Amino acid sequence: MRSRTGTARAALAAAGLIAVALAAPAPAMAMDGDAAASLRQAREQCGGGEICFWYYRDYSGTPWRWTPANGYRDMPSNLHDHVYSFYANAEGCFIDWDPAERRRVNSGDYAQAYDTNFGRRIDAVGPSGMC
Ligand SMILES: [Ca+2]
Repeated sequence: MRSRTGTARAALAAAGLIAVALAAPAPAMAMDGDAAASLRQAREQCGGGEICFWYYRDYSGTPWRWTPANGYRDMPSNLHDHVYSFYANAEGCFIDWDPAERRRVNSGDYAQAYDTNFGRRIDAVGPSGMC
């Protein structure tokens, strides 16, 4: 009896540990409060089915919006080689023509500081089938 109670206690303790482990947040990426707030704002600002492009980092300012129904589009002149943040609520294909490179983008993708990546190269956006 004594050992059975001990087993039950151990099982309860294990269940408790599992519950705690499941309740604990598991962020995919460390993010400070400002970055999280910026991302939340971008998510709210960018409509369903759109990819939003910002000239500045941190989704700051008014975004240029593209949807797959727009088809292929050259970036507006101010965003040519200068997309410093984006948020995607649609699939798409980011294109640099010289040197030619295409980057597929999925819904839910975003970059807060895209100037450290393809944002300094992007010339156009098109439907995901172009990638
Ligand atoms: Ca380019």
